[in-house]
Amino acid sequence: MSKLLIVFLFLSTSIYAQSPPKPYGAVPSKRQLAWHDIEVYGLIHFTPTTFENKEWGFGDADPKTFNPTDFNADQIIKAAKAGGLRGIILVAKHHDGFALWPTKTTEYNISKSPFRAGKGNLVKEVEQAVRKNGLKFGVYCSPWDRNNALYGTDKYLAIYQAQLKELYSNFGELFMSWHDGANGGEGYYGGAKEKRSIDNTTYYDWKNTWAITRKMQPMANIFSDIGLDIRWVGNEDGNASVTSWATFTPMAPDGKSAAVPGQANYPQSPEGIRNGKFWMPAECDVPLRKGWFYHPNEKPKTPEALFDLYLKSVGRGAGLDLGLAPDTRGQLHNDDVAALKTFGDMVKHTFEHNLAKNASIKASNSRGKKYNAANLLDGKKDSYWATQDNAHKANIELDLKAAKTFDIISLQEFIALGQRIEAYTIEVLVNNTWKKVYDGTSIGAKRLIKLESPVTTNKVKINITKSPVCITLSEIGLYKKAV
Ligand code: FUL
Repeated sequence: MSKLLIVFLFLSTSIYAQSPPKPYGAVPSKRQLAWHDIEVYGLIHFTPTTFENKEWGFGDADPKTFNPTDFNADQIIKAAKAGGLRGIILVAKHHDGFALWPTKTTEYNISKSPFRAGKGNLVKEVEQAVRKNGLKFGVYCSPWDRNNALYGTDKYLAIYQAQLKELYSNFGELFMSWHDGANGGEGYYGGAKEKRSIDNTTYYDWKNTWAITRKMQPMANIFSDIGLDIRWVGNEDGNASVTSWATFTPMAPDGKSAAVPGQANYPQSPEGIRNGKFWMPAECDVPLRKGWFYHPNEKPKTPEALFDLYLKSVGRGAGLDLGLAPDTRGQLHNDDVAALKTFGDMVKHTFEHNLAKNASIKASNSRGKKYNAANLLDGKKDSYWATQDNAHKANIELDLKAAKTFDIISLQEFIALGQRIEAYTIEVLVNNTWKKVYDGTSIGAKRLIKLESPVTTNKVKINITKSPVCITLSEIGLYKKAV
């Protein structure tokens, strides 16, 4: 073989080894990747319905009912921030139809209320407090409108779309546009007080309505029960399945993939669909209290319960959307503020020290220097360990150098290249014997494994046992839950 050929072969193999793996299946868009980073955010419900002590306003409340005694957006957002929330979605209009901004589309809006003597714009106040505190902002505008006389007729869609346009034009860049699935029924409807049914497959013309979102707010993730960007997890309890795929194929009851909101294949929503057609991670929406609106007789969840929800949502590659319910003052109750703060501190203190940080690490296979196993401990989710194309199984061994005690193991795939791993086990060395502590399936954006009891060891092994293509993993962490 000529010297030239040898050099050529050497160069081409090393260049090949350094090239990134090919993406697998559906992959996240830029806006979805940004959403994954947010992890925990809040959903504020505060309308005349709060003052009626109801969950669903009928649409007949006098606008004068909306009269908070001491509204303070900063108090709400600061409490959310202390809870570790990184984004806020405001319900700008709920099913009762009352718009919290001075819209041109309906008389039923905040300018007819005593709030700031009819000069107020609550969406603006919340948006400003959100941005001042460094969080992201999003909106929820209910398609169902129990106040509007035109709801159910062919004139209503233009009104709804105009409301979206106002919200998309006046409140800066939005990280989410949230669309609930409640569709028609009994309502006030301008005094008609009747039941109005709509055909949810056509009435909101979602294709063209969401084209407005895409055009005016390209970074807004569209949430609905069927996606487009973020799918509903299928329950309001706050948890995704133990096995959780970020991919999904929304299917109408006839088995075709063109489902519309209100008719998704819900049994598959909590787990997602392996090799689904779209990257559509789940959002776990759950109120901090029992209801979405404030009711004086209810209490917030405990910080321990919230931490458990965090493990079962964010820790399963989903997002946690926590419902926040201001009281009739227009502030979060002290109990809510306290629960959020303790929960936020618990998450912060648990994950601030990666006990594997100074470990030495070796992998049974590596794609080359750029993709070596040291990337797993650099705290940067953009660098990752990858195996060669033909290595669909591999293991990583961590030498912690001294005995460490932990009860949470964190794994993160490099999801920009898709969700690849299908099975893995975790072992720890105890008395010189490897002991299996976990048998897992999906990993995805983040997998937090809570061990039943803490383990003390100086060696940990992660065996990736099944992947259809070569493996990518960006971070590994070992943590001890803070109390
Ligand atoms: C649902 C609504 O019907 C509830 O009132 C609440 O807004 C929840 C977040 O979404 O679809």
